[in-house]
Amino acid sequence: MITPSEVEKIRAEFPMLSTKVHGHPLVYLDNAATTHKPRAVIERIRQFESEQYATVRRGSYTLGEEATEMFEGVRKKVQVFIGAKDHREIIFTSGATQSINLVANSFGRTFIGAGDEIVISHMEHHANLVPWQLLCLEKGCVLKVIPVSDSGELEMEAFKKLLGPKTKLVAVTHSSNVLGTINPVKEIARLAHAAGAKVLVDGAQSVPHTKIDVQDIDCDFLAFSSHKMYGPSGVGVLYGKYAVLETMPPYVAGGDMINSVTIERTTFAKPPGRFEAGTPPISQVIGLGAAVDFLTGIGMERIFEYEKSLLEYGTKVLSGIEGLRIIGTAPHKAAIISFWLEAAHPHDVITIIDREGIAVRGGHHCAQPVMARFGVPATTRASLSFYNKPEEIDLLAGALKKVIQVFG
Ligand code: C6P
Repeated sequence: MITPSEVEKIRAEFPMLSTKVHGHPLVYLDNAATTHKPRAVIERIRQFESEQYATVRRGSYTLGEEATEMFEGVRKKVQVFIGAKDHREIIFTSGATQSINLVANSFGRTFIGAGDEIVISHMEHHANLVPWQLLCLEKGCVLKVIPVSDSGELEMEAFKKLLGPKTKLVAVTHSSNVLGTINPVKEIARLAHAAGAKVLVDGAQSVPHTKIDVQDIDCDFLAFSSHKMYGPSGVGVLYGKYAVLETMPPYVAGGDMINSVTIERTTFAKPPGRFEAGTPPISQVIGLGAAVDFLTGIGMERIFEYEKSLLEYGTKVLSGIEGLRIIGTAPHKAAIISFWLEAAHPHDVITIIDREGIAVRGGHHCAQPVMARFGVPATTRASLSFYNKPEEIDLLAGALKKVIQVFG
């Protein structure tokens, strides 16, 4: 377990955490939106850009070859980090959103047709909902939705009934960005595969917080973003089983995704190159590699345990506040606490507590269907990281009590 003194040492690695907002030390509790960057990531990008920078997979000169080696080295780091079998299963994208759109536009438009069914859940982020709606509009396929219980868990019996011979894909989030619920994706993959469907897991909220093993989960695809895992923005990953990726056509076309091009005809590169058209986000990938090293250095199991203890503390403290209703009370949760205050709308809450340097998110969190499911237009959300301390939760609770006093 990460100790309090270790947390202080970790915090010292994040320059943003010693900044002030409105004269108060920053209390950053919006880690589900994006995370701050440790010096190791900032410094690695600085070093790469000032001493090693060159384009990748194009030049034959020394700098280009060395940059390519570092870039491809990150692919291998990510492979190990998520337990993939082969580094060619790692595709660099611009983020989780683009990763899911890649699957919808390549796999979806090729293998899902009129009358076929895609199963998602009622707790999906719009990034794992709207691409499938667009596909259904274009192809005439049908979206089926796994219901969510009052505690915020997937109703697995209902899920089983949704599966059938027409199910081509099950696309679910590993961990909800609103409810925090950690879904049983291994069991979901087993059931989906038994029905002959492929499985996409949205790992945007799980990869930064728990040990992931894609071979154990047995998902066909996993999507996630670097900026939520202490790496730079502008880069993300799509993992795909190689045998599945090989069957998929390109989504974006251009340089570097081809084998040969004539005016008449193009043959395409094998994955992952086939899906990485254009100059990739070179420095960002290098920074992602440093983020993976940083997380591995702390240990994902330890991160999960510490964040779990913070969640338990936060849940206890916040649920003691009168007029505060926590939305998402599943027993198996990531460190996300969404709540509704009777006294004030989330937008007022965040504006007021921001004056005390506390950063939490208020809104629908790009997950409007789950808001509707719980009968609220928005929530206030505190999302925690291994660099947060119980004292910061106390500060949040104190600020919320003041909001209640003002509005009550
Ligand atoms: N959720 C939040 O504050 P991008 O924007 O591509 O990096 O990630 C999209 C995404 C996909 N799935 C889930 C479960 C997510 O939580 C997110 C991003 C942020 O909750 C921004 S809306």
